[in-house]
Amino acid sequence: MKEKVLITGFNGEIGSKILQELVKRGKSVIALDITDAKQEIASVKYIKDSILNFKLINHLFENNNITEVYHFAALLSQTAYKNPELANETNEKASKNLIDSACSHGINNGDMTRFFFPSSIAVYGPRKIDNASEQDIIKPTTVYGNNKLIIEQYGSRIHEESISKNIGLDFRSIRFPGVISYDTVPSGGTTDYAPQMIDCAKSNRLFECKLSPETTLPFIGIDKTVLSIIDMMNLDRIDSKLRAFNVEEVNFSVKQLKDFLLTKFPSFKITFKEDKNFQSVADSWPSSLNCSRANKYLNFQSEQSFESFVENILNR
Ligand code: AKB
Repeated sequence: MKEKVLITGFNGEIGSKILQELVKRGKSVIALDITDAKQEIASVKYIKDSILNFKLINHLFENNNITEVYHFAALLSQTAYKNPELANETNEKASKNLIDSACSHGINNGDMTRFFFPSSIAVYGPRKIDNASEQDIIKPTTVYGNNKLIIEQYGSRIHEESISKNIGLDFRSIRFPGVISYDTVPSGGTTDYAPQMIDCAKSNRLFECKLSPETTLPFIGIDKTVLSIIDMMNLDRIDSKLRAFNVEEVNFSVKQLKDFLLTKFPSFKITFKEDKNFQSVADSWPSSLNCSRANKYLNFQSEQSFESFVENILNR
């Protein structure tokens, strides 16, 4: 049977770009999301359904030779805060089910199914730290952070069991900071303040910021995000027990971004109205990440200045 790739949450900020990239690379894709495709690619099999439909997931693995999974369907931090039950169902229960199905498929195939899981800086906490390494204090304070951590650990455990037999699941994960795109403005996350502020500055709309000016968080651009996922999934093997790696291009404070945008868009207006839910989450996430492990195992490199990083987004 022809090898297939399954992408869940293909309509999201990262999923949509990964879908295009995998098609460009000649992969045969099954794309699942709860919303309709915005633009259909002829070679892709689109399915409008939920990852909570376990029957469907089962059916997909039984009837297709799925050798790679990119699992993006999830509720982001602020949406998860408002809907904790749905977050636990979607981010945790459905992710475990998908991992189990992918692993069983690998076992039946006598192979390892590659599984990509986008984790998050939300696994860190409870205090803000600088230059966080993967094993630094990991006590998330949010539902979302807990969901991400549980799946990292679940996937890593199944991976360990699989490699001893060389069949089952090959689990690979990246802990993403805030992701900034040039053509989509995400919502539902805590780091989404940055792409939203950039969008308001570009279109000369007032931006009401829910975080304090001194709040510092790490970020990565969408191009590097896509590249790091594709590169990671193309590696034959990642010889590391640690299965979740930090990546970051730049880190900056709310004020730094505001001041830079004002140099480009002098009439841009911003007001500050701190929101406890946003601020307390941002205060438990690292201000910067140590990426030395991603550099060693994934050859992840990034040497952007803050100014060129934002310029690149504005000029795309
Ligand atoms: C969020 O803010 O919820 C996400 C993330 C950092 O995981 N962007």
